Amino acid sequence: MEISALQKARYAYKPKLPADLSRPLDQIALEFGGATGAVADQDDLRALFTHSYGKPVVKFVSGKNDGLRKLLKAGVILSGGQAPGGHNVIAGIYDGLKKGNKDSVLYGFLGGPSGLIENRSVLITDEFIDRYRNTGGFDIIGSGRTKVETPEQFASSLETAKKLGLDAVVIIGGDDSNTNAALLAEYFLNQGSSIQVIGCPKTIDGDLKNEYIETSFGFDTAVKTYSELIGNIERDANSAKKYWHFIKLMGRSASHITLECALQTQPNVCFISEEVAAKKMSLMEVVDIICSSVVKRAGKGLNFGVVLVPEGLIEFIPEMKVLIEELNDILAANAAEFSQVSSFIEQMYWLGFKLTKASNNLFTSLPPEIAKQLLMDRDPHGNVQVSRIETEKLLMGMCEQRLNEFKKQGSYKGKFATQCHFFGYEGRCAFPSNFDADYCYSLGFSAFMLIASGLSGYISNIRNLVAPADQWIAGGVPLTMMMNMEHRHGSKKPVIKKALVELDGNPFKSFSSRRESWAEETKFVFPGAIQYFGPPEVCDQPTLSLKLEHQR
Ligand code: FBP
Repeated sequence: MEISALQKARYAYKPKLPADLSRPLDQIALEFGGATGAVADQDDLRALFTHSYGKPVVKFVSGKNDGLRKLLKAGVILSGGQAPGGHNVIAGIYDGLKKGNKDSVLYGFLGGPSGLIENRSVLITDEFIDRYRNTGGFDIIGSGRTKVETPEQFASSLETAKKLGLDAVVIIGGDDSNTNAALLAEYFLNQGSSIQVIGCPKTIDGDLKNEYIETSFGFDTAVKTYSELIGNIERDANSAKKYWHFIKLMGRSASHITLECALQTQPNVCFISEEVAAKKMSLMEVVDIICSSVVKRAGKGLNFGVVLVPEGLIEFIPEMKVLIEELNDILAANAAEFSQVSSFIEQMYWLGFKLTKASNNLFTSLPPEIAKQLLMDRDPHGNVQVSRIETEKLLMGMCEQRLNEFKKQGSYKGKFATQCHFFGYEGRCAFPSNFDADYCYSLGFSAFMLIASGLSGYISNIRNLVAPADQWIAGGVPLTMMMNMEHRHGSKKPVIKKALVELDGNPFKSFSSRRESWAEETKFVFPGAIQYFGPPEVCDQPTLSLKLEHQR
């Protein structure tokens, strides 16, 4: 395989570990906190997770420990969407296992959770892992979105783990995948098995976070990659002065990615879905916010600009939310019947009898392409695939219509030429930033520590992330602590609570206090590309969101 000069240089990069994980293993002790609860619905969760609920938070500290040198066999799964740094999590687990005992073994399950269910795995060796150190992507073993939910899937997961003689399974994933990890951990214990299950917080979306998980891995690299691209577009817009750029950004429901990119690049308009929902804004109000900036800037002769749109926005506009929820229920309840309705016109007609009047009016008023996108298959966890809905084009088209009305009324004389972009997949497999390379390796090493300590139902965590890496604090948090009960597919299910943007949090406040001037003036900032080699103030900085969150 031919490799680039950067890849070669990154192979040699030595990820930084917290000082407490860098000691010889017999000098790393465990410090336990008190019993834990859950974020909500404690009674339901205690009843569902009889073996794994309420365990203490654990921290790795300096101290004597003779128990970490066991011969261990573990399996690792990459689950869900790609996120930069996944390879380093595996490297961290692998190096930890080998440091504990050179005969310990790590298997990589192929293609996500289905690799465990169907017993497809590869043995990870020195030579194999060395080809993936500090690189982006999940291509080392692949990923998948299979939800472990049927009794047969649980049983065959246990069967595979037993066949391979595993002591532990590590699931690297987002909220849904770590929910899988919690359920598997409980199931294994319930079956009398000692096979442990450990989670690791992955997702570029940044929505798997709480007091103990300061950020999910991959967010740092993804936002820096998108911010570079947005900055480049801003510079182009400011050079050519002829286009309004509509940029949709990945992130599923939460707007953390969009918020961080806005803080880094200072676009003219940026929506935060959580605010749109809180203010109950209609689609037309969203359009009017953009048009107001276009009109004001045109008045100054500035017929160009940049608009950031989070991909989940569509689901947060109240009337759209109702429509999408109705569609979800109708399509789930009538899947077989709907699959027989072939043309879009017939689908519209069929839905006309099932949707409420208001939702049907909205649905039929949407541009056909957008309406079709709302009908596309849901993912295995029941989520609408927002990455496939062209919200940026919907808004752009509606703005065009609105501005034409203004022109007719004589209140606007500018030009409105547009370009649309979607930045999503571009950021998910980038070479991990130094932050993500270090953070992921530490998460992996910490996962090994949890395994070697005999714990199950925990997620690996690293805290104090705004400090230099040697001051980071490593440990584990019970997965049930992050759970609540939510309505999914028509019934209440235990799930890890998604962390949405907090409107009273520092990142949002910093953005909202400055956005008015960005809307009228040109205050673009050009962050440039991620730097991998150079001074720490250029190469090792965490995101602005993380820094602002720490200023509590
Ligand atoms: P995860 O929650 O699995 O990390 O997925 C992140 C994500 O990139 C979302 O931002 C996006 O909406 C989705 O995956 C796209 O999914 P797919 O890769 O299946 O197109």
